[in-house]
Amino acid sequence: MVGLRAPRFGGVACRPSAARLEIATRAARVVCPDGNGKRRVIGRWFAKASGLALGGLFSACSLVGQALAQNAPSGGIVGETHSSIGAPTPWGVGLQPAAGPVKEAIHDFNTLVLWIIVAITAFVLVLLAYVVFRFRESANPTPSRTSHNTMIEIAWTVVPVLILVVIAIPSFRLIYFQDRARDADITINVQGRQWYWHYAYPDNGNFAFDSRPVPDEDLQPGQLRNLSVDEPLVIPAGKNVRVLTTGQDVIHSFFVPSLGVQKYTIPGRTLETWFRADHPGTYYGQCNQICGTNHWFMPIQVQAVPEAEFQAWVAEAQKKYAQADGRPAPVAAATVAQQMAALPR
Ligand SMILES: [Cu+2]
Repeated sequence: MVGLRAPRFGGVACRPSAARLEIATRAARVVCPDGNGKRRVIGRWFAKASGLALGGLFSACSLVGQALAQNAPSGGIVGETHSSIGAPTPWGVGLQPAAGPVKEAIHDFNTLVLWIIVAITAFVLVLLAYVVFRFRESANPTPSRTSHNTMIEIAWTVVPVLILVVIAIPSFRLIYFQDRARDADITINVQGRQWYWHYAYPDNGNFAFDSRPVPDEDLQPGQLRNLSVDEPLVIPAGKNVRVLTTGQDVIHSFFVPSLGVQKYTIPGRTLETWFRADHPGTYYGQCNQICGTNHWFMPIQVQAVPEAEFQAWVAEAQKKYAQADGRPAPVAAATVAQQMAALPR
C-alpha cells in the first residue's frame, strides 16, 4: 500500500473502491516487491526516456556528420575534371555547400537561426524537466492554484518579439543582398518554358538557346539522370552574373541551391537576381515550381568556366546558335536596358 493515494477526479478527492484498491495494490507488488514502487517506476521510465534522448542525439550527430559528405565532389561531366554540386549524395541532408557569396550569406543566416532554435529548444526542455520533477505529485501534493502572473505574461510576450527582431534584421539584409545585382559583370536572360529553359546572352552577341535534359537512353558515363542537360548555362567563374527571369507560359522557378539563386519566372514580368560561382565547376538545380505535366523535365546545369574559356565558348556559341542568314538568333525577351527600366523599384 506504500505510495498509493486516493485518486482525484476533477480536483475532488474520492474514496477508492475496494476493488480498485486491490488492483492497484497488486500492480504495486508486481512493480516493486520491496514496497518502494513509486520511486522505482519513475526511475525506470526516466532511464528509458534518457536512453531514447541519447539515442536521438547520437543519430542527429551522425546525420550532421553525413551532411558534411556533401562537400565531397560528386558526379561530373564527360571530359571535365570540375567538381559538381547539386547532385544527390548518399545520406546527403542539410544545405548544399556554398559555391558563391549569396549561398554563403544563406549559410550564415541558417546557422544563426539554427542556434537560436537550439537555445529555445534546450530552454523549453530544461523548463519541462524541472517542472515534471519539482512539481510531481509526491513532492508537491497540494498544487498552487495560481492562474495569472503579470510579469511572466509580459516576459513571454516581449522575449519572443525580441527574438523575432533579432532574426528579422539579418533576414531582410539577406533578402536585399540577393535582390539586386550590384556591379554585374554579365547579364543573362532566363526564360522558363513548358518544359525547358531558354537562355539568352544579351551582353555577348545576343544569342539564345534552349536547354533540355539528356534522355535516359542517351546518358554518357558521368552524366546524371534527370540533372544533366544537352546545353548547359555557361558562365564565367568569379564574375557577378545578373539574372533576369521571365516566363513564357506559366510560372516556373529558376533554382540552383549551391549558388543561392531562386527566382520565379513569371509571364509578363521580369524579375532580377544575381549569383557568382567563385570556382569553375558544375552546379545543378531544377525548376522548383510545379509547372505542369513535365515539370520534372526542367533540370538546370550551370557550367562555370575560367574567363578565357568562357570567351572561347561565346565565340563558338555565336556561330552555333546563329540563324541561317548569319544574324544572331532573336532573343525572346526585351533588351537588358528595357527590362531593367521595367523592374519595380
Ligand atoms: Cu517549370
